[in-house]
Amino acid sequence: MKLLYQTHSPYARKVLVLAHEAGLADRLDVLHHETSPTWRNDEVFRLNPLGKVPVLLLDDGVALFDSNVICEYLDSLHDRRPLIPRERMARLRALRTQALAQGLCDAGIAVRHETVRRPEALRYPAMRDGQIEKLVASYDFLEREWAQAAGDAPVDLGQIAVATALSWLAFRELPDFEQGRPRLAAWYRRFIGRPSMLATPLTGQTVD
Ligand SMILES: N[C@@H](CCC(=O)N[C@@H](CS)C(=O)NCC(=O)O)C(=O)O
Repeated sequence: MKLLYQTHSPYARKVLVLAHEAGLADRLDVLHHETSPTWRNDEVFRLNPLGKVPVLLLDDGVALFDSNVICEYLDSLHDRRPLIPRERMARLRALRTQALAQGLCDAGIAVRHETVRRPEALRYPAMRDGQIEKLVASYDFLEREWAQAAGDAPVDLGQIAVATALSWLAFRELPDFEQGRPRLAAWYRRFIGRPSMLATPLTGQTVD
């Protein structure tokens, strides 16, 4: 299988970390691609009309996107403990956590558009501030309602999604999530030491 990847994408890294945790990483041919709404990548568009990575190209030619769908697929390929729990409420909780993590990445990217990516004259401070509010509210939610339980639970998709989102937010120097949130900070520090995280470092700059 070919994974159209990006070394600085939190969504792509989520897929690759899950593949490592599932013991599937050596079945993936990982190919770096630059993408941006202002910089068309024809190879990616041929497989995903949204022009975004990650895309997983299966051996029979089927292209799977987005990262949530790819994670679901990969989790069906192995015999280890499922990373997306099978029991209904546990599954919904993991998927809800993934949704929150996806939202963190979406908001972080929006902040970057309004701070460094758009030409200066086109930046909109009210949009930046509104997206930062989402980040801070989500950090507080994770501290209040999630981190303690996550620390006591086996690794799942929700944890992988939060770890890859937070580490990308730190990589891009977006608002800090550790200060004043001791449970989240402790969980995060432990998780980023996992072999799956160490094997998938974030590198590179966005090409717009
Ligand atoms: N919901 C998608 C988001 C993927 C996404 O936004 N990927 C970024 C890289 S971090 C991208 O390719 N952006 C190009 C664009 O927005 O045109 C997923 O979870 O896979």
